This record gives sequence, structure tokens and C-alpha cells, in this order.
Amino acid sequence: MEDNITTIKSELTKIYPTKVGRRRAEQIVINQHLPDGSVPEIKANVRTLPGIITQRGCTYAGCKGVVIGPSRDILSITHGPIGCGFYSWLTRRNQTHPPTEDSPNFINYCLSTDMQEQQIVFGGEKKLKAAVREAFQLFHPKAIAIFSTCPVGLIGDDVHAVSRAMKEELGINVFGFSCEGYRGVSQSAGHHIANNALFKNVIGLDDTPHEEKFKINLLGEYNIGGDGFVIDELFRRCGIKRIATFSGNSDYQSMTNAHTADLNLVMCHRSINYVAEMMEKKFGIPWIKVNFIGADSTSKSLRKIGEYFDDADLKKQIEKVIAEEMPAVEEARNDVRPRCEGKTAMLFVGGSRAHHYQVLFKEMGMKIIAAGYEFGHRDDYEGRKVLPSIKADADSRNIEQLEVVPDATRYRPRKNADETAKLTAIPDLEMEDYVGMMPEMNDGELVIDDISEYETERLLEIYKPSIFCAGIKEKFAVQKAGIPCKQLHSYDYGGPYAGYQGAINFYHEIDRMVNIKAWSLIPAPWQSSPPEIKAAAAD
Ligand code: CFM
Repeated sequence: MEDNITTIKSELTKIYPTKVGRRRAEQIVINQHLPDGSVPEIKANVRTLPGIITQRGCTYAGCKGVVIGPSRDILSITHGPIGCGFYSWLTRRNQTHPPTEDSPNFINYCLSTDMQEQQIVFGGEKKLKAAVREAFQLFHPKAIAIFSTCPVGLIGDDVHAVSRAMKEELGINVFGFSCEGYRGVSQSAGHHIANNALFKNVIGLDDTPHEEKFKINLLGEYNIGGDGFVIDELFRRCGIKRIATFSGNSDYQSMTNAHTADLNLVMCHRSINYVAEMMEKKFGIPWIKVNFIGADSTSKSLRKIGEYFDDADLKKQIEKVIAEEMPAVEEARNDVRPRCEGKTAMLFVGGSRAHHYQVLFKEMGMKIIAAGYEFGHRDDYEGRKVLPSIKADADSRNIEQLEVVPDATRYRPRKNADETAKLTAIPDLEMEDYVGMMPEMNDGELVIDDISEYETERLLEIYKPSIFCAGIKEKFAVQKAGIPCKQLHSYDYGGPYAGYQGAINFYHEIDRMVNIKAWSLIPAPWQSSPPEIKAAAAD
């Protein structure tokens, strides 16, 4: 088996020029649990080599689209040529429900400064100021966020100075992001930049306290396909008060008040671990990693919250909710298992879902052959324990590292030393830790970082998996290979897939996809007769 996989690994890279092949080989790892409890090192969060077709997006996408975009009443303005705003307009399925009909909701809008040659040559700050004024007059938002696209950094427009001036002039919160597309090696840099700005400009502005006993924030949940609605309903039934979500179905005010919570739950570690760490340092709020994808991991995550607050009534209520939900989950599993057991899946998505969704497939009896992130870091693969050994390179140094100290008046450790020691000793609670994807995968499974289009096609030929999970850019190449492709970014218009109801939805969807033969029954035209290359008509 081991030899076979080593051959497959060289199959994936042998077509590349030697140097490129060597570099890619460091990002392709055969998973293994080593005797000292670690997994092999993987190279991650490094530049994609020129010539390779990557799945990745840009830093602007990670900042504007991913972290800030889902918030319904922060008015987002893209400072740049129109394309950046246009292509990030409503392309991510983060849903929102404003509490009342007249609550502000700017999600459907796309605001851009529509930079032209004139601004590229003479500077765009004036046009940006005019845009902010116009946007304010039209929408009267409480907060405006300004996002930099590549040319902004190249010509040196100072979005932060403009933000300060406009904040003063308009009397609302205006903040800017140096999230030029080229700023980092992927969208991951944009997450970090967004985290920093939220922490500096938003979190902590409203000290209004809450009476409820079990107060949490949910970090790194973006309400794709309505996942956040399902999770919120579970919190409500368990008696858990969610103050803020970063940032699915969120509003600005809840974010300003987030520091009044007593626990941060981190769903997507990659996109928001910085906020969790900084809130711990400044306000004394501990965090735990959760995963509401998969019924068993949902139960585990709810129980973690019970352990943290260590309250008998809360624990009882959580068990009651789990007991109410599980019969329907079991029934759906028993229904799909005979048809799905032993079928195989590959997952190449983002920076957390390639890990989270493995749970759902396993719950259906399916096997994982290969998985990888587009832009995860080594800690997302190998676990946070490798953090001290990650070397900073020029690209990571490019992103501001905030110096955070305890707040003079508002720092309040939520647990004393004894309580903390007790919590740390509970193995399943994994206090302030993320174990990573590889330790939870089996030996011999392939882990590939920043997979290329070529490697994707080779993998499909070699393994013929029952299903391949990726995004819209990969979808059609996969389907042309006769294999169903499930989009795990947008859910293919489906979902929600979080919590118990979401798990049931997912089981049915995947059952349908892996058992319909449609894709393998439709040969591509060139499979029977090679394509005819016609010379262009010269009329
Ligand atoms: Fe986190 Fe996300 Fe993801 Fe991500 Fe994304 Fe996304 Fe994703 Mo697409 S924040 S890392 S940058 S879980 S948009 S909701 S699906 S790549 S795996």
C-alpha cells in the first residue's frame, strides 16, 4: 500500500520541471501517525508557482468577501477598478435575516469607486472621499469599511488617512483595510488583515452588559447556505446566549459588544484564530475549537460548551437537545449507509472545510482518499502545536502583527488558575487548541496543499473517487471526468449542512450524487472522436 501511494505521489509531480516537481513534492504528503505522536511536516502557506493553475483567491477576497462581507450593516466600499467589486458581488452564499423589515441590510449592494486611468495617474483619494460621502448620504450606515485592491497599493493611496478624515467629517465609524490582492500568498492574508481591523476599530466599543448566564461568541461561521441559522437555533434551545457571530448573519452593533461574552467558539480556525487570541489577551476571554459540521461533532461541540461553563442545568439541557435530534439523524444514516458504505471521497477546499466535512462522510460509512486546503497553514494541517516551529517568511512578515496587552479596565480572566488547570486537563475539551486535519486522518491517505488543476485531473484518473469536493472553478473539469463534484464552498445552492438537520440534508444529497450514474454515462465528445482543429476562417 505504502509503495503504491509513493508511486502515485511521483505520478502527480513527474511531469513538472525538476525544480517545480521538488517544490510540489513538499506540499504532497502521505499521512502517517509517527511514534512521537506527530504527523509528517507539510509545506503550506507558500506562493503558488507561476504556471500552475491554483484554486486560490486573493487577499482582497479574503478580507472583503470572507470576513467582513457577511455583516449586513457595515457598508463595504471597494476602492479600485470596477472588476474587483463586480466579481466579489454576491458570489458567496452568506445569508442574512435582518431582525425587522426596516433594519439596514446592505448585503445586496456592490459599491465601488470605479477607479479610472485618471486616478491611477493622479491618485484616487479624492474620488474615494466623494464615494464615502455619497454612500453616507444614500444609506446612513453606522459603519463604512474601505477595501484596497491591487492598484491602490501600487499608486500609494492612503485609505487609512481617508478613513480617519471621513470618520471625523461624518461622525460614524469608518475604517480601511490594506488588503490589496497581492498583499499575501492567498486569501488567508486577507483574513488576518480583516481580523486586525475588526479588533482595532470595532470590538470593544459597546460595554452594555448582558444578564444571561452562558454567553458566547461564534467566530469563523459565515452562514453559508443558512448554516448559522441552524446553529443559532441549537444555541437557543440549549439556553446559550450568542452575543456576536463573526460574521455570518451579523450586525455591526453585536460585534462592538462581543467582548462581554465569556467564551469564544472558533469554528473556522484559519480565518479568525487571530481575533480569538487577541480577545483572550485584551479581555481575558478563553476560546475553544468547535465544529458544527457533522452530527457527532455538533454533539461534541455542544458538550464542550457544557464542560466549559460546568453547570449541571446547562449540561442537562444540552443532553436533552442531543437526545431530541439524534433519532432522525440515525434514521437518515441507516437509510443511506447501505448505498454509501465504502464509497470514496476527496476534499480540496479552503482552509477548514476539507477537514470539517470528513466527519460527515465518515458518518455515512464513506472513506476519505485524499484531502487538502487551498490556503491552510501548517497548524491547520498538523495542529497548533507546530506553531512555534513555523518560520516567518517575507510574505508573512508583510502582514501586521498587532501587539496586544490586557485592557486597563476591562481585562477580566473568566476562569481562575485552578479552574483553568481543571479545564486544560479535560482532553476532549482541547482548550485553546486545534489538533489539525492530519492527526484525524488515517495513515496512507494523501494530503495535498494548494492542489493544482493538473494534479486534480491525475488524481481523478488514478483513483476514480465516488465524489470529489471542491469549488466552482474545479467543478466542470471533475464532472467531465465522469465523477460527481460537490461544491463545498457554495453548497451548489443546497444546504444548510450544519448541525443535525444539516447532517441529514448532506447524507441525502451525497447519497443521491454518488448513486446516480449520470456523469459516468455521458462520455465527453472527444472520448469517441478526437477534436477536429479547424483553421480560423479568413474572410
Ligand atoms: Fe473558513 Fe469559510 Fe473555509 Fe474560509 Fe473560503 Fe468559505 Fe472555504 Mo470558500 S472562511 S477557510 S476563505 S470555512 S469562502 S465559508 S468555503 S474557501 S473552507
